[in-house]
Amino acid sequence: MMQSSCSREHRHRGGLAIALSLWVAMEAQRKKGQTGMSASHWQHGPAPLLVLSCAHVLCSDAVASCVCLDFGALHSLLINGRGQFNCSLAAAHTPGANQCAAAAVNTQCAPVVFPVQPNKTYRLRVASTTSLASLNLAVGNHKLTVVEADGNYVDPFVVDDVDLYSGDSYSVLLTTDQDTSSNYWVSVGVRGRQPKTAPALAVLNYRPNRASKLPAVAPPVTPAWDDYDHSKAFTYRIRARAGTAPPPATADRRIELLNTQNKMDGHTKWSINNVSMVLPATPYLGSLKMGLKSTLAAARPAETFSRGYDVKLPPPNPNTTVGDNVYVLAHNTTVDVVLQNANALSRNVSEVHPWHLHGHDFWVLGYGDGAYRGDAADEARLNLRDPPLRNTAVIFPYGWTMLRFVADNPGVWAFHCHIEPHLHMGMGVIFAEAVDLVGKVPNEAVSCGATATALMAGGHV
Ligand SMILES: [Cu+2]
Repeated sequence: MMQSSCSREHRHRGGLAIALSLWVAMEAQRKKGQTGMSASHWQHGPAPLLVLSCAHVLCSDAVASCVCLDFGALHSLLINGRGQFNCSLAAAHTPGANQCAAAAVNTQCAPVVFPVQPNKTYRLRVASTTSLASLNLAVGNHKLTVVEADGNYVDPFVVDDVDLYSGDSYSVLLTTDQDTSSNYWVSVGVRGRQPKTAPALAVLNYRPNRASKLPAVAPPVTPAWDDYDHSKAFTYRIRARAGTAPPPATADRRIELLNTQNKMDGHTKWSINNVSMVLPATPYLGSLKMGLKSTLAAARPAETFSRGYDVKLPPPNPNTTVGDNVYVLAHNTTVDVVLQNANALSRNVSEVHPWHLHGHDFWVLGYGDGAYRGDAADEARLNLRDPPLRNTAVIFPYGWTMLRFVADNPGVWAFHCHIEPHLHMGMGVIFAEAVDLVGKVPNEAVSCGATATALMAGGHV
């Protein structure tokens, strides 16, 4: 449940202090030759945890007032807390990197080491906790088999590298079948934004080689930041594993959410159907549970956008308004959501946005380029046979993404862009679902705003 602006969950890490991060855990292994690539057959072993994040982020106080879009150059990507900032390693392997000096090498900058035995298959759990950038992970000389996404198994597929948007998590299988006399680089690069940050590096250490033995082959080069065809090719390959629950054949309701960048009082905002979400002073759940009339807008937000809206151009009227963006969902109804991307304020700019839903998994039914029309051509792009179950889904520049979920979890749930500054700039909505079925809300969760006043007056939540 979402309690005003004070709570965070799982992959929302530490606000803006950590803006680029990736967690990787290698937690399972078995011998080569048993590579059915089905994660459910895995023997789970000790789980050395690996993390990638961004250090030395410089961000101004302006973020708090949502006027800051560019947070400046991020100095380093981290893998399990380690990066190559101020380290000769980055300079040796990154053209143009000049922040490094040999004398500055220290253990904080040393790459994370993943020790592996030859001829086994490992399961790497990878999660991105970035608050801004998208990432791509590759391992030198090794293929990766994707077997799980956001906690749900997928039909296994083999790739050279894996895209990770903020909030994403995957399991990939890696078989240590390369030249055993060498170690190999693990490389993570920036995607979706012009990189100003050197790739993060880690070492896949084939035992019994020394961990300090530098790999013979250069680090893998991750795809260009704006190679969206590569991104789409990866994303479109994600299908549910056989046996995954299929979506209901039809939906009871369709909510279309047009994502635009706007201006308000000179500040840059993100808006949904031209309303920028601002979290109210009184927590949503308490307001709805206590039936308070004054804390939330009486009018519900729009469920569609104009079919005449040109997603290839900046908004013709950049002005926006703010709102609480509450959609009230009937219990156990099936809801389709169309996320529509568009041009931002500047011409020829449209960013990726990874949308994340709390409280549910959804089926990702399909993607399309350009404006969603809901016509036969769009319908033909939907996959009702084996859509993956996720809780984070990306919208590509100028494109749309369609999701389906069942409102079977009473509560008040945030649905928002997982790029943290975008959320604070208004890129989100709230799904309020069968709030009358929610049990007693702890007093501590309603001890601010109008619910606190009602509580002190003897109200019940
Ligand atoms: Cu966003």
